[in-house]
Amino acid sequence: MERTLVLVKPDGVQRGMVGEIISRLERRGIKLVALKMMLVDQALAHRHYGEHEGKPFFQGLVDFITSSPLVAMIWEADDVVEIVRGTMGQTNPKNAAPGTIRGDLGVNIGRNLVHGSDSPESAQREVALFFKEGEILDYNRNNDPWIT
Ligand code: RTP
Ligand code: MG
Repeated sequence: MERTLVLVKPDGVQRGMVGEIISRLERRGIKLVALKMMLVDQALAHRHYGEHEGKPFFQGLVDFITSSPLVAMIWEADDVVEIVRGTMGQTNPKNAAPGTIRGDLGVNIGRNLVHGSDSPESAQREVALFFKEGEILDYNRNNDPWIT
């Protein structure tokens, strides 16, 4: 089963949108298998956003993501990476469609509330960065036969 890493970034926590964001993901029918609140340190921020090292926005991105607690989650479903990216909307909220998290709630490209892995390969790498295997739970949901 495919997994993806989702972060409610510090702006989402500060603005009281953790529940709203989790609720939107739950309503897609995807399965929550890990969740924690944490402060990301510089080392984790650099590893997580390593692909952007050297870009002009990199230091600001690292400063932002380490500035205040975030909520990290793993969601599971067939094609969950694509499902979550669609629910999040485009990176820049001004281009994100209404009905998406960023399109409805986002302020600007640096304050876009959520992160979701951009491919199954990135997801595997990011899940391992943020969670130990024992923190990821395997369980059955009563409604699974209705949504799979
Ligand atoms: P994320 O990784 O946070 O889920 O966002 P994403 O895939 O939609 O976008 P990505 O290209 O990976 O960029 C990571 C984050 O960097 C910030 N950014 N700022 N000022 C800029 O031009 C710029 N470009 C990207 C955004 O906050 C984006 O979420
Ligand atoms: Mg990205």
